[in-house]
Amino acid sequence: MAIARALPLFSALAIAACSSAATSPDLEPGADLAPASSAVAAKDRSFAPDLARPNDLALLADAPPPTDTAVPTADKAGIQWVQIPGGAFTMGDAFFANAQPHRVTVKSFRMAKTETTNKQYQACVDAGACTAPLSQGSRFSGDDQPVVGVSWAQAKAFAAWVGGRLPTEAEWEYAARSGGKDQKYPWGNDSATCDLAVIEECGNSATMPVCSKPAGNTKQGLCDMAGNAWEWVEDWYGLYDATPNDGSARETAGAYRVFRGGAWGCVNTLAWSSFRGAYKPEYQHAVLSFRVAG
Ligand SMILES: [Ca+2]
Repeated sequence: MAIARALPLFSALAIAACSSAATSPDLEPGADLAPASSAVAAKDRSFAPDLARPNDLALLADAPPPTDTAVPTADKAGIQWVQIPGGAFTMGDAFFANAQPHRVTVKSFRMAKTETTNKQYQACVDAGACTAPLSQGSRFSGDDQPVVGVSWAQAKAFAAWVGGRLPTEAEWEYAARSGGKDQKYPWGNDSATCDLAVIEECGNSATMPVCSKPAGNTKQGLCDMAGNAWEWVEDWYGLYDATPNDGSARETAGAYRVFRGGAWGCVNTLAWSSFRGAYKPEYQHAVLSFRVAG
């Protein structure tokens, strides 16, 4: 079965990379990241015996239907849209067993320049259209840091509030590759460094304000498509052999929703544009945020 085949590789990579950050002794006293992670890990093992290790970043939930309506609240929320011209590209990388290369064509779309910030998300909460994130502590709470501790359904609610939607997995990767280029990162094939991305190697104990590493932006100007916080996308998780090749989302229901792009607590390999993380949609964690598309 697709997920059973794919998850072990995903688990080994994501866990090795991110669990050290989740349990790092230099986290602030009282931080609830480690307990949350442990709780999730225990739940996972009972939910999915294939997941041999804790802290898989992988997930579901009832979500409102996608919406493509116009965007009166996007401006109010401070969304900066970047137009992404469509095209055909090779999605995936043979390095990852669950991301085998295949051709996909993506229509033109627009994507938020940044991960959704705390300030933007709070505006939705204040409007009564979003529920509060699961607090990850004060070091994550700056106005311009990405909102974390949000489930996939919470991400969907915010996207709907601004008149947008979550990007599909194909759109996300196409955008991260600076318009579908054959390269590992938004900037090319040079490994991620702290000049380019907010990743574990930088030694941070939290996210940074969005767009802190402009040298790592995509050619179209998207910030933090590698690192800072993982980003939920629309798709259910599964191998690509059952995924549409027209840029639309995989809608065959499963147990996990996909997230992309690496994070402050995860090693640079996980910030490859092709790397796929997935978790149960209700998962809320200090490495997990989202951005909107439209
Ligand atoms: Ca990111």
